[in-house]
Amino acid sequence: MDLRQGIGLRKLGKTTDEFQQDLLSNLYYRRGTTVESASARDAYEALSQTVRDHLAERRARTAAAQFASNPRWVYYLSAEYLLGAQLEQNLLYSGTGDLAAEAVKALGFSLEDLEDLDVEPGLGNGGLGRLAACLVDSLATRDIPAVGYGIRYDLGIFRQVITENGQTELPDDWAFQGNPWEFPAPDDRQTVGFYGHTEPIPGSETRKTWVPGEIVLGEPSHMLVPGYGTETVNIVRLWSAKASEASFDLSRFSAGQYAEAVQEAVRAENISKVLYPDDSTELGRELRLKQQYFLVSCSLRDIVRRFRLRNEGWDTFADKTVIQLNDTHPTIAIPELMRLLVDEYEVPWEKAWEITRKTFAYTCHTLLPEALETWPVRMFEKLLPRHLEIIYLINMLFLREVEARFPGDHDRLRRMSIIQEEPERRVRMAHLAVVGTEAVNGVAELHSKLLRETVLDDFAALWPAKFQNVTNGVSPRRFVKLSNPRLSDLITEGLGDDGWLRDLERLAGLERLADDSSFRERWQAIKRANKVDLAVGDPDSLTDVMIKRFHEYKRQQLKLLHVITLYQRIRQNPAADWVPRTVLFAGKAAPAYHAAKDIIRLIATIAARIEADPVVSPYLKVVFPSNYNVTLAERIIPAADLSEQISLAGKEASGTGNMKLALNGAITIGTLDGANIEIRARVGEDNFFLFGMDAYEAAQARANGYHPRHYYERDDELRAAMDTLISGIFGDVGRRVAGSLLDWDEYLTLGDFRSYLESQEHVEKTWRDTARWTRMSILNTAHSGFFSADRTVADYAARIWRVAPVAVPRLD
Ligand code: CBF
Repeated sequence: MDLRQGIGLRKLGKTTDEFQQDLLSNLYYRRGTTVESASARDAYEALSQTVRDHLAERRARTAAAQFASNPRWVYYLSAEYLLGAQLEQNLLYSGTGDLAAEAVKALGFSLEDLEDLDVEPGLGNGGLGRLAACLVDSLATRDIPAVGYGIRYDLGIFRQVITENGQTELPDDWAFQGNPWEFPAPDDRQTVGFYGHTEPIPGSETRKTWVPGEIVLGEPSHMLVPGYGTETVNIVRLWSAKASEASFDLSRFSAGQYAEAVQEAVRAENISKVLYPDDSTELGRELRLKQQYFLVSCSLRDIVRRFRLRNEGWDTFADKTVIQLNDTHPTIAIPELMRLLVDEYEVPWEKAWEITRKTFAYTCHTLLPEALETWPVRMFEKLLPRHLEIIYLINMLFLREVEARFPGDHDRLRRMSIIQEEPERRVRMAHLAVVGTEAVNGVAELHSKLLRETVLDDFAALWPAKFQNVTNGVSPRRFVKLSNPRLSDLITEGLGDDGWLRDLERLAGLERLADDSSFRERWQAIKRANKVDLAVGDPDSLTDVMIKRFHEYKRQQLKLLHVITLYQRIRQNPAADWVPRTVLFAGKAAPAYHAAKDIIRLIATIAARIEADPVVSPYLKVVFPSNYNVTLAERIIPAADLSEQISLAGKEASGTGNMKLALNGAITIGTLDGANIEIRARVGEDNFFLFGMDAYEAAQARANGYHPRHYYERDDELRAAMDTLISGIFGDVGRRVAGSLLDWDEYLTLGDFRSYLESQEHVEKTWRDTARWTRMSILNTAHSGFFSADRTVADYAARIWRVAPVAVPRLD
């Protein structure tokens, strides 16, 4: 029996009876309960384990096939993963949905009841974390050998409660009841050092010994990441911080000093306690840097362990390994790999540097200068003394290279240095990431262009070939098939089969159906039914959604000025023929970002005011469901008519919500920002509501001395909306928001106001023509095929990673 090929595995139940048997085994043997006394949770756990077994069997075959082919592995390092709920996805990806529905029915439960118990792991904050989840899904779907590495935060992104007072944050103990999707792997535990000092190694100029002052253990567990329509099951490996045995002080405990006895252990375990600890204090900032190094150190040791299983020489390391840095958070991986190679494995510095540069690639996800991470040198010196020495050496050699290319250009050296000197010495992580990698990419065409032209222009001048674009994408399985089953069925019927789920460009076949009135009616009926399910407003109203993190550059405040203007227009002329609208906001603001929290509070206040107004409320409703997460997005997106993508041009790197909404037939109102540009180019100018300055006009406006008051003074409706805020009828928060817009308006909200309003009028005119609107909606879906994460992964694979798929043989 060839165990390595997984041939020794028991065949899993493929009929209802067999599946039922497996479910009962799990109920009896793993849950230790009986059919008579099984609770919904027992049934959920037993079902999850049964489904998981199906995937685990595929995982065993995947591991065998991948090991046998000795491929170049993709290792994706990300501080965030927003994986979404697992049960529904895994039922779909294992093809066990129907079997499961029957089996749980016999136990007296419905699948929906059990799906409600499935808590999504909120291990991320926004677009970057969800992108990571879409990419690992597509890596598996494309049969690419890959491991995603991350942190298993005990508390994920906070749970948000919205009241009239705005946002309240509560802890998200997502795994409080356990997590049936996770496999602990304590044998692969790693040891991570912090603090301490370095000592020279006699006879070596580059090698050093690092003597850490604190040791923390990293314990991995993994979640399975199945591919869709294929056998491959990859993994995401998540690290938890554990105190070493030595950190428990038994003598203090015996002396009754219980808190003191565990304080070191608590400090160690705090590393994976929360996602993005508050960084308004020095300790909080240090904890974030500790998290980053913890992720990197555990993951690199694991990657090296896997490489060394084969006893190949270091010369082949980069041929077998590509490590993608998801933004700058894992950038310390560059000096860490150098440290491992030079200090621990005695690889000469030059060789180690060649290997390192060929191994890493870096994705930048921002254009906001303040989002490009830097860390104080003194913090590095204290926490990671050896890494700082390595960074200094990397920087010295790098600056020599720059000097050789641009002799005497001291200003350039200062700008490009990995170390910022003024006003405080800091390590520039994005510079380190560019210097230490083979490829750097932005996440939409405009973003990549602006990176080359502005934020990273000096680096692009030095290494033009290093800079690439890979436009983001999203999973059509999660964001159409699972979240919008009605539309998914109609698309499958319209196209003749469901091949589009693996080849999304096939949606183009819907174009011919856009002119078929009966198809349009069915399309429209589905949108309506999805709105009924969402149950936030009149399903016949225009459902206008703005769902994304709260940030001033995204300009939720612009949407709010539109709402206030509509409110005033309706009040002035209640008898006019208004288009009823439900405006839905959802999203979280970082707990310490007060301006964004003010905007949330203002929305909540205005929503309540409108609701209580009998003149306006029949036509306008503002809703703000709490706790935006993947699960909520999956409910809102299918019901959206209008997708608000109204950031100031040149600020949103890409956006992925824009793609999900267009894919589900929402029509975008947006600026020429991020991936909006590519969406518009594909769906067609007539099927997109454009407004506002483009990125170059916006930069010009700022450079020429932008004056928000100029717009306020010249536009009566804008002034009226602002004056309402200033009057204080919406409280101090209204005054604060208006004040910041009038005094500075960093993101040119007032400058784009009139253009936005005009575009919204165009929206309403179009909405009145249902056939036209529905046609546009169908064409949005039909031409969104490019925005599949499968295409994104294929781009990375071909142009950056240079990796090939490895097919996993079927069992039968
Ligand atoms: O690339 C994925 C997303 O990343 C962000 O969310 C980020 O965290 N930097 C950007 O803001 C988005 O534009 C981008 O789509």
